[in-house]
Amino acid sequence: MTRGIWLGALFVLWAPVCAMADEYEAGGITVAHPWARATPGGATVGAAYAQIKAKDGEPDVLVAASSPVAGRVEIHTHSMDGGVMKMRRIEKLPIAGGASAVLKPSGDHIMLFDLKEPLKEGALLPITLVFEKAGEVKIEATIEPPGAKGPHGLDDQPGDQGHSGHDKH
Ligand SMILES: [Cu+2]
Repeated sequence: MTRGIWLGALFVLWAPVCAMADEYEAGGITVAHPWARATPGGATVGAAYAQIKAKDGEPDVLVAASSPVAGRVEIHTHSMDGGVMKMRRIEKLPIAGGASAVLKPSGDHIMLFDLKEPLKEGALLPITLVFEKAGEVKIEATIEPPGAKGPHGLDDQPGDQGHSGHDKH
């Protein structure tokens, strides 16, 4: 029973976050808490983050992304190259059934190039994510302050608790 109580406590702890959750569902995919960092005036690149969940038994693959405010949008990851963290483009981001892909600063992210306007704090950034099975999922990322580490003033991306598959609420 201890485990049940513990998971119950987790649920209560996370309830306030989930209550203000911005979640988008299509097919077996749920995109939760999408956000981006505000960009300074002249910047033409930006990055967006989110938790992407796939239903049990319904693995999917993120294959593309686009936004009306960006000329080009890519899926990026970070990797070590000769001791230096570098980001590079990836063609696909697989999401295992019943698990989450957590896109966050210094990890996998959605990269926006040729921004037509700066990303303004407090505004919403429309992005279309394209999945192999779920198809197009239109989301709106909240634009947080330039140094933000997570959405809604949080200091991490929700869902990044090292227990993917347990956070099914
Ligand atoms: Cu990048």
